[in-house]
Amino acid sequence: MPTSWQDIKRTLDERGFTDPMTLRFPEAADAVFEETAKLALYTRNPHIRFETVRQLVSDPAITEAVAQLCGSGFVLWRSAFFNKVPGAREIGWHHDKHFSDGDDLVKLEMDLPHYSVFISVTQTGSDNGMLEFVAGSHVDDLDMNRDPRPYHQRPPNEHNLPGLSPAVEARVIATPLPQYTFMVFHSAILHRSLQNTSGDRRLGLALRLSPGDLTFPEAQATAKDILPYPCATVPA
Ligand SMILES: O=C(O)CCC(=O)C(=O)O
Ligand SMILES: [Fe+2]
Repeated sequence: MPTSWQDIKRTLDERGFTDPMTLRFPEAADAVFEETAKLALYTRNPHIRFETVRQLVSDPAITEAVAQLCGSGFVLWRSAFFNKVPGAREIGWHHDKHFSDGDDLVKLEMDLPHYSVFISVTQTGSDNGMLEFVAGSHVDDLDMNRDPRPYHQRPPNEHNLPGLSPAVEARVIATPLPQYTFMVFHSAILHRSLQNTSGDRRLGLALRLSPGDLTFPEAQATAKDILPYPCATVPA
């Protein structure tokens, strides 16, 4: 039986992330994969640089999921490729609620939601950079004294946590994603991606979606980075 949007939304808000959902047009993902063979592990804002990326992020399955789960009035202010070639290192525990509103401290609460969409261009499995999430950590500090400073006010080497306590470790959920699927998560949730020990390149594309009426810190996004979502207009 198909799951209702209401059930998916409940999972997103309680656990912090959805199960994988399937893209409508997988050929857009293939086009992105072909174009990105030479990229570094991390490439910021490909939604500005690549027409193929704008096509992929406009997949109707994603725009519908965002409308149903997040609501309207969101902007895409940041995207990122995570291009994990064979041997690529783990990306440690972190969250991606890089700001709440302007320079305010980041709050773990859902009345000012920031969302991420992770698109699994290739499959993302246990041997090639699988994502793991700490269930519930988008609203719960879990006695970890998490750093509330927005990203631009933290030294870069303090973005990742050194590790998790056994109690928090017990809440970790491994999240393999089939090729051509995507998932939505609350940006404040703690997550990491594992090392790529396989022989194949693994590509993920992350989108950061936030309410468009917020103040976007200049250090994180300038006006040219920010597109209404769904992307109605495509920059020249
Ligand atoms: O794909 C990865 O390696 C990391 C993904 C991630 O951290 C994210 O999408 O926010
Ligand atoms: Fe992340």
